[in-house]
Amino acid sequence: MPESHSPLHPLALAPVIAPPSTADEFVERFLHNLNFDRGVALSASSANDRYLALAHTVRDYLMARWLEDVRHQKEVQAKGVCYLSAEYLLGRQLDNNLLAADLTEVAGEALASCGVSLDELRAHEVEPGLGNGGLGRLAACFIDSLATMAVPSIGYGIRYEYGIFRQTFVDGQQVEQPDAWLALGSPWEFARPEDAQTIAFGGRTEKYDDDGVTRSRWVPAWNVQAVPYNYMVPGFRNGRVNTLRLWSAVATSAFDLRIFNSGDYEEAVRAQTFAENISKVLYPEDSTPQGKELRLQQQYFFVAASIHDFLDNMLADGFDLANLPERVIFQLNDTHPVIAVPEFMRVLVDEKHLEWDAAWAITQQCFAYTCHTLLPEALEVWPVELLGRLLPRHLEIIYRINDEFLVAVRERFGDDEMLVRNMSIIAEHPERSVRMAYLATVAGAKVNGVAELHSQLLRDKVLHDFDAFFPGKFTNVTNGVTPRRFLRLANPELSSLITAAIGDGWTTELERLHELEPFADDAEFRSAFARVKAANKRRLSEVLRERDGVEISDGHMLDVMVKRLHEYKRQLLKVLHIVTTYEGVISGRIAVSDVVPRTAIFGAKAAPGYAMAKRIIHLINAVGEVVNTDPRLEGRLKVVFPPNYNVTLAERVIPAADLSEQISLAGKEASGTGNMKFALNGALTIGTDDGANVEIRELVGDDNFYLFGMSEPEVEALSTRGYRPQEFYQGR
Ligand code: B1N
Repeated sequence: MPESHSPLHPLALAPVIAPPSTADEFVERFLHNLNFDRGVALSASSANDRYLALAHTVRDYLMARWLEDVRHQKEVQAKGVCYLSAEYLLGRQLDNNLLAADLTEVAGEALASCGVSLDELRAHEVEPGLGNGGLGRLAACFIDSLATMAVPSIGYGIRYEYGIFRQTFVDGQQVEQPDAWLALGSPWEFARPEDAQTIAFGGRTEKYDDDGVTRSRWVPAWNVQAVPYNYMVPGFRNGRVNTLRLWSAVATSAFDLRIFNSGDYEEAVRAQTFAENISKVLYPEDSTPQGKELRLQQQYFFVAASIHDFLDNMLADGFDLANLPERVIFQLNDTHPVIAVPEFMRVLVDEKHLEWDAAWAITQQCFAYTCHTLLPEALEVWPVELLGRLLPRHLEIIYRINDEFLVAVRERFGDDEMLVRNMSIIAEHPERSVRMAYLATVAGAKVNGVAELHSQLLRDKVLHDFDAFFPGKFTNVTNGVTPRRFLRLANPELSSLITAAIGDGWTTELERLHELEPFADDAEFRSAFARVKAANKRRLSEVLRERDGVEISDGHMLDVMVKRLHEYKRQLLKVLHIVTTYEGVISGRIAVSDVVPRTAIFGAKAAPGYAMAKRIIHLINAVGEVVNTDPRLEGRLKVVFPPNYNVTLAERVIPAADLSEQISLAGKEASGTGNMKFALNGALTIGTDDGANVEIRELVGDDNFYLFGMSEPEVEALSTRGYRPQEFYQGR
């Protein structure tokens, strides 16, 4: 609290205290929020009013801990994580927050006593889809785990006004609709306009004399305001609440005013639209960045705001910047936030006047980089022309980092020009551009891949020379998923069964699931497990009936492939399996009675510009139409493809699955995280030796994993020989 406040009332001095968690108290707060926040009586309220009032009530319970944690983190100045990610695929918040605060039962009881159904309000929440797929969901899982492990941390990202598009099918083809997730109100966020940062762009650099030293500085051309919105990130019943801080772009008043004073109203509005476009929409591309200017604006916008926010608000007064490495690690979620590196250097050198070498030594200890891909087309590069136009001073800084790095490379490896060219942060072809993965590798204290195989391939192939140059820098951190959301919340019956067997320690220590091993031969446990699976299938069938008007036939095996649509993930291969079975029955090669009753469930969005992916979606729907209606199959083979697969649907589909399809071409899927969610919910996996499948197979054993397809070295060998599919078709 600022010192200018001199409170008289004793309550104004006391810490905020969470309301007592009894059903009566909950009712009181819920009705209070409904009346005073929504301005309606219960009898006149809409479902949205009730949902918002409930969300506010849950918020109230978490608030005391949150305020305390924010204060505590600033006071203690312990080392913490700033997780920088362009995506957070959060999923619905209500249930997760109820669980973390241990309020689910109290809330259910309280609402029931008001004649309100908790389930109805749960269904009312629109999930914030601020991510594309695995990378964004991983960020959401990590901030959940950091809070649960009581690691001081703050997630920084972008508050996109429109998240990942809503997918519909028209004649079997994907049609994208805007995702106006904020339209009905967003009860989990707190706008903090007073903490806004001004973010500059464009212009030029100039040299100036600083007491006999020639320095460079940036003279930008325009700027925008970055307004933060805070979200609570509660740990699981540990009294900790961390913060997720997402930035929204607003036109600066100075910008407006200048144009407004010129009398050009239209230009003023246009300028405002231009500025606010920065946080307007999530780029709906997964694993294939398109190199658009607005995307670089987004990236710089959020990392610059985040770095300044951290330096301005999180450090103790008079903090010595030389000690930053003991205070913070900026974790870079892929290359999307890597422009933070030159920004950090710019702040230290140009604004804080540190010597270059001292600044670089700090920077190299304050950043770490997670790489999420091996696909060459997915490694971001920014044309020098574009980067220099948008961020001229940053380009200068990148050049200097590169010059000094290449001097060191020559010192170590000799004047091998080929090697130097291969390791340069600046690529010369097909156009001069900045290789963001190389910049991150040179700057980062650690570089990690996301599964054993991926980390190995990263070291052996994509960043081979860097591994030789920086021994010990490369590590593996296999991805993970939160068991709170994906088992405890998504599969309450299986959770209860597990807890009855081994206690509930697994909720925070997942390794404890090993204690279930003796139950694998326990007939009672096995039949209880089968009953849970059957119940989850019925529940999914109800959800799909309500949502899409389709049902799942009793007794069917659920064979599920849900993930972004990509050629390398091979949804096409799965469709061919269905077509083969169908053709086998129609041609009489397979007796229909031999077909195991099976429903193949797909869920997949295609990037709007990815034509082949969209054609595969069309094909799946077309195959489904034929297979589902042909009486000769006697209902034993079905294809279900609900549109708009998202976190909310994942939470229903995964617990019902029998078979998890993880069939990417070996060496292409960095990790996968869906594979883990299925395994956690007791599905068997059919999969290739790729990504984290390798580690899952080691854990679940060969009996529970149907290994399939070529290994990575076999794929490599075949592609070197030349892959000619026709030869396989003709059986040569
Ligand atoms: O990141 C996930 C992995 O489990 C997946 O295997 C991997 O494909 C995924 C550009 C990406 N890699 N790269 C992206 C997303 C958005 C974008 O604009 C690239 N996503 C992955 C978590 O490690």
